[in-house]
Amino acid sequence: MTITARADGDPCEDPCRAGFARAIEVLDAARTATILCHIQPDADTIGSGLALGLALERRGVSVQVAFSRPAHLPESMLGFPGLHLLVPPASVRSEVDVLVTVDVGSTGRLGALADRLAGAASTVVVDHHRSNSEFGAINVVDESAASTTALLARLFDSWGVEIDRDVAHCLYAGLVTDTGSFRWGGPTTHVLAARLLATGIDGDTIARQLLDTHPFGWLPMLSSVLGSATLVRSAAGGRGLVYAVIRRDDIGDLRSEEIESVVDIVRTTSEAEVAAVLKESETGSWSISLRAKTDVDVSAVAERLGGGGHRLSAGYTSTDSSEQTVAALIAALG
Ligand SMILES: [Mn+2]
Repeated sequence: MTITARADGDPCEDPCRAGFARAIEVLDAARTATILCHIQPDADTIGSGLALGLALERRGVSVQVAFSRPAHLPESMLGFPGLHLLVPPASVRSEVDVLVTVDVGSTGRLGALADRLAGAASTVVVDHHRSNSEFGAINVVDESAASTTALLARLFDSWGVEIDRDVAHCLYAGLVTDTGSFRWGGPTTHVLAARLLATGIDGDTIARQLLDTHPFGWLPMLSSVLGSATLVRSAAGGRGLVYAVIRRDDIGDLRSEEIESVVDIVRTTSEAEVAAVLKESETGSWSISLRAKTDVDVSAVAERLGGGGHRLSAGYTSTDSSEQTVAALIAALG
């Protein structure tokens, strides 16, 4: 069963209730649970995983939360409540009553942990990616949700789970990051934020640690990477593409927080509807972040190139050279 909410994101339409009900039935019956977050985890997938993990733990369920790679949690998330539930990938049990994936659009985003799906008596997919492939037995997918944590908050309300300060901290982390600090997201986003803040969490510190804290080395990296940014005015039917390339030499020992911040600067270019950042991995392949401003569906573009995401924010990987990768992107943009 899949939930597809209306475009206006009405949180209470009947298909939602039906989908929530099936998920809650399975979660209520579970004695053991695994919660999987996506590879290269962001605050939405970890915040969702830990919030759900805490809710299950309080109900007496034996819970593990994990992601496949990299080996360590991003430093900016080390203050999240519920970290005691995180286990290394090798320790994730192969047989459980229920396996829940959070903010995971496809099984490829589970990395090496995708093999754990087979050992679960039931699987629940909770996600808000447009490109979600609905790989669970129960799929709670709502692309109008501002974040997976926002969708989870609705599930908690249906389920009767109390959103206390620790759970609110985790939910807020996903909400503030996935909405670009509340620049996008409708009235329900702000209502939820107000409710979470009212539990007493420190929204200022949570946001600053996740979005506004970088080591000094970030500045020379930006100088190098942005200095070679390229504007292709003719791309995307004349609406323009701006792109920047981050090579291993630029990355040095900088964290994922510094690398992921670059696209938010590049996308502000007024002459381009679409922004792309190519990030070189340790194996030499490229991970590409795409952003659009208004009406180019970069989720569809990313899907054509083997990835996925949201309408205005998506990604994929490429094993070609950076030049070939850019050429293929321009071709896919039409
Ligand atoms: Mn998300």
